[in-house]
Amino acid sequence: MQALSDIDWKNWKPKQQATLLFVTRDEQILLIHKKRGLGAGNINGPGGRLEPGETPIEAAVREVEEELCITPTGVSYAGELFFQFVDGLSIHGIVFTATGYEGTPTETDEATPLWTPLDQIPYDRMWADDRHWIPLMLNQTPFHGYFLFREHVMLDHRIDTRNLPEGNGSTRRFL
Ligand code: 8DG
Repeated sequence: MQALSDIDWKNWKPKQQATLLFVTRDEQILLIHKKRGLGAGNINGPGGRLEPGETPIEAAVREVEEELCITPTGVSYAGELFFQFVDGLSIHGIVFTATGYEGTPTETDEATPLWTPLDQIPYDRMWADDRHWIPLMLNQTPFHGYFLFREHVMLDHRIDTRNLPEGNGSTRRFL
């Protein structure tokens, strides 16, 4: 498996479902320095895997509460990420944005909050795919991103922004 075209996307079933949620406010985005889990040591948005019975938005809000001690508000669907790793791991990531929050972003065992100006996002310390879709998210363009990884190395990528099943992002499927 070396390219996205080697994957049968029609019958693709993710082994894990995960969320990411990005709060933006005053031309800044709330990132985290991740202290443990997949991608520890790197910069990311808060997020994690779904627990049994949770909807994606419930999981996204819970992860932000757990990682940063804030409750995001004005949450909406932004796009989706489809990760295949050559070792067999596969993750469907659902991305949300939020326009505000209640509480004070606070360091936890899992993460340190990092307010970052929108034009200074540290892509070189983030997952290799992020530079391809975060600009779309900030531009409110719904996206589907497909990525093939060998560990942390991105082998192939494709981003779709047209003719998505969710159309203009008004999807209810994940809420
Ligand atoms: P939990 O599931 O144990 O509650 O939380 P966790 O320990 O923090 O989960 P995790 O293994 O860190 O979950 C992976 C998180 O990383 C999840 O939010 C999805 C996210 N993630 C990937 N790949 C990529 C990627 O390429 N880019 C970005 N921005 N996030 C990614 O798994």
